[in-house]
Amino acid sequence: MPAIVVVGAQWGDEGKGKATDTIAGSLDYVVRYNGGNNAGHTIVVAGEKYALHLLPTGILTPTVVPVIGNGVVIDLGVMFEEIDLLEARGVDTSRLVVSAGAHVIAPYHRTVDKVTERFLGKRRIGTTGRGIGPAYADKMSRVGVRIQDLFDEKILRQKVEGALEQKNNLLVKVYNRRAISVDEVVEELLVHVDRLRPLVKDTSLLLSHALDEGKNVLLEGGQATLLDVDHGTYPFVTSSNPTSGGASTGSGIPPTRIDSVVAVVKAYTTRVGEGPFPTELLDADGERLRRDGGEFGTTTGRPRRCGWYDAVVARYAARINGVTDFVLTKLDVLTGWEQIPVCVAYEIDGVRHDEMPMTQTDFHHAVPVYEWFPGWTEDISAARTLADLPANARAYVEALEGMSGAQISAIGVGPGRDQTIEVR
Ligand code: 2SA
Ligand code: GDP
Ligand code: MG
Repeated sequence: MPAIVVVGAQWGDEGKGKATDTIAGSLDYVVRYNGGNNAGHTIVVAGEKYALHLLPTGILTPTVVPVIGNGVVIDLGVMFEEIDLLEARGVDTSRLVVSAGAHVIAPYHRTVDKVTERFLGKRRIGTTGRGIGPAYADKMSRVGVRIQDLFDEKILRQKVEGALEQKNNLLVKVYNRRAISVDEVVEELLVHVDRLRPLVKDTSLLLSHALDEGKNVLLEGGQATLLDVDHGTYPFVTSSNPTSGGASTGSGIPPTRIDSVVAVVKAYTTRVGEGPFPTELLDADGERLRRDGGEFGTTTGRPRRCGWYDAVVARYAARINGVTDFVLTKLDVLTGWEQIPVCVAYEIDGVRHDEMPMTQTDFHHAVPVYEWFPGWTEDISAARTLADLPANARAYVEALEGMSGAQISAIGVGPGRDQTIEVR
């Protein structure tokens, strides 16, 4: 292997958690490199359902060391809550390692996230309200609090004071909210320090040694390509880099040590939150996909917007991430459609575009150009080889592979660990 990146190819919730969990048995480390508890990865093991938000998927596999990398933003209360919930269900979480360089989501980040969204009104992003954007904003403005700052109360106080200076002005004068006190925040953060201390390591060094020893490391992306702050549908994006480039900066593993990039792509498309989505179905067909696919946010429970497969988006994801393989998920959800449309290009102001348009304005005006593929009615959830699939399902997969810019190596036919067809 040894270092492999798993990213989302669309707008998230492609089934990255399941894809990672399926191969976790052959891994030594699973590293989260971006985002925070805005992620929602649902994994089904032996009929038991686990929803992970902040912890790496590797936490469910006893032979894997799960790592929270420097590129992640951590809400400590949420992290320990998630750990406690898993422990209560018999999952051993003691192997978890946390980067000293990761940033902390403080209570004021959650407040600012919610207040800003309310203030934006119709221009809101539809965030998860977890404080992700404000925590990354502080990181970039160099007023963030890092995990290592928690171990020196004097430094912590200085950092929190610095972070609150401007925020309190804004909260009181613009948003008409009460000021947040430094003492309150410091006290809340210090509650976690003793429990946190043994988990904290220099994770880039740890991972560098692991790769030297020939260990297998998987870098697990949260969110997805079109939610990337640089390459996504800005401003309707998250505030980190879920794309494969972010795997390097968010873990300290250099690009030259990454061997392959696996993009997880759903057999149709979903999006949660605001922003453009050319193949979105606002009718009964969209409802049907949502119902059949169980498309509701793993973190917030919000109904996900649903639409057809968009090959322009997949090709873009292949290019931006340097995708070596696609894992196609949720093919089973498409069972029962007479015909399945696939978007092969866009028409924008009368002109055909085979690639993602350069500007956001054009993307807002993109009208899908569809090709129709014949559907199938057979239940495919027990298929384990390509030959088990009905001819039309195989033809659909082959067509997607042909137009999406990389080979399809595995196909998901259900949420269970074993419900996967290994193609190559
Ligand atoms: P944020 O909270 O600042 O990251 O929100 C910014 C945008 O990013 C979207 N976003 C997501 N989209 C899909 N899935 C995500 N995780 C959860 C899930 C979402 C949920 O697995 O279902 O439960 O609602 C995720 N996280 C962030 C978000 O919708 C905004 O459009
Ligand atoms: P992630 O954020 O990319 O990890 O995806 P989520 O976990 O938020 O959403 C994907 C959902 O689809 C989860 O409920 C998974 O259990 C489920 N899932 C994953 N792969 C498949 C598949 O091939 N078929 C079906 N029916 N469900 C799947
Ligand atoms: Mg998710």
